[in-house]
Amino acid sequence: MAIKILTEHSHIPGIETFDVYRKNGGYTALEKAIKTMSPEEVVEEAKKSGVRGRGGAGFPMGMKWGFLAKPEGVPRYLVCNADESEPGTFKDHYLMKTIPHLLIEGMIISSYALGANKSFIYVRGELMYVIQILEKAIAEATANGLLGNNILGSGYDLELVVQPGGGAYICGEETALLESLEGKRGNPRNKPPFPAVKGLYQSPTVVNNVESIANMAWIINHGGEAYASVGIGRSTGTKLISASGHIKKPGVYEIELGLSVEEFMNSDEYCGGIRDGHHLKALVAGGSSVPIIPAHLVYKTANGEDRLMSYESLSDGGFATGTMLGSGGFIVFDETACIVRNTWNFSRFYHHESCGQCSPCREGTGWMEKVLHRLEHGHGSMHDIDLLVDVAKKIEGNTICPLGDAAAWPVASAIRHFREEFEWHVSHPKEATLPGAVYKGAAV
Ligand code: L3W
Ligand code: SF4
Repeated sequence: MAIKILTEHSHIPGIETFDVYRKNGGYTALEKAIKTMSPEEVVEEAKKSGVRGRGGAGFPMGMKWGFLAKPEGVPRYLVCNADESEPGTFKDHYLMKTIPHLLIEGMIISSYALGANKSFIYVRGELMYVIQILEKAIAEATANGLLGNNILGSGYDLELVVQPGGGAYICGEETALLESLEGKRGNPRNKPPFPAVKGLYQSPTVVNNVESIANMAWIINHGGEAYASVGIGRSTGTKLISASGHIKKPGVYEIELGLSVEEFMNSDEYCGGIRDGHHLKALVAGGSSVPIIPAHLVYKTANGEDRLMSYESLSDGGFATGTMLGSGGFIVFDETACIVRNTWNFSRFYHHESCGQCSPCREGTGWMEKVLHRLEHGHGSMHDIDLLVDVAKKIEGNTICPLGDAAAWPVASAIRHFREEFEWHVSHPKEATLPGAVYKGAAV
């Protein structure tokens, strides 16, 4: 049976309540950290664990904590990014609604480690019922002396605030989130300075994803080295994967990093295979922001090695042949999916969600959406396909925040791997626009 670090207890009835969570070993890590460890020792365990940011970038969490500036007399903040809005990604939602105290316990341990006395959980505003679940969990922890003043008699104080977002995808970008938390429009800031130096209210701030923080209870209970022994290479620990699309068993799965993609997709323990009578056409592995790969690159890398569920293996060969683990949003396509239509759909999303601050993203996302619309609707030309590649190139790397890249990569990779399908939309405009029509040629 595969190791479960986050979801071991998630099937237990009532685990969302304080009493059941406590009976199943909940808050023992907090007790251990606060009563027997210094904040520096907690940071050290996070570093040893090698756990990488689970929001998409995969930046080592302990290293980020190590960057936190500590000027005298200036407050520090921990902000949990729970604004999960990436298409195809719904694992933080699952964790928060199922086992909210795991996040609360992780927030208290992490705040203690960072010396923060006020911390925030910024939750996607559409998830109002999750916000209520978290607020109830915070009230229970406070009533039991685990939050508020003088936690467990240690002299350490922490106030934990849940802040609903306003419905903008861009507020999941860490600096836009901080702007929003300050009550302003959620426009990303230029980096550097990084939030670890100048974040919320210009104070040193750590922004971590829900899943990253939820790992802390296990890391403290078992030790950073034990966590690092799970997984493969620099991809330590487990990862929650949101699996959706044309598979038999969509859902949220906790996998040990290093599992083969083939096993994840086809074994009954996880996705259960492609739905009956159909076959795999393409995969987006890390939420809509990452490159799409065709079937022949899903189970094997370009070198013919087994492709693994890890940060390294999924990006093997760069964007020519790889994708990214990103936030772990597996979107699976069978042969009934039209790549042009899907690419247009993703493009519409990024155009709508662009904050408009930088021209390559503001104009480029609009341009790509329009060109893809005409290709999908039978009015495109062969030149449009190269135009899309050109616009995507001009956006990539030329914007303030990663939304520009996130808009460009799905378009560039779809054309790289499925060019024939785009060309068919130009050469067969009537056929391509029939309801449910899909290119039947082989993907290259
Ligand atoms: C201090 C330095 N801090 C880096 C920190 C930085 C941030 C973290 C990673 O983008 C990705 C994006 C989406 N001193 C530092 C430093 N940091 N150098 O490390 O930073 P970065 O810039 O690599 O990435 P990011 O801005 O966090 C996130 C991808 O995730 N993604 C998005 C998913 C979206 C969701 C959602 O809806 N919530 O999950 C999916 O793949 O494309 O590449 O904290 O401050 N020298
Ligand atoms: Fe705004 Fe797009 Fe620029 Fe990000 S890349 S700051 S979303 S315009």
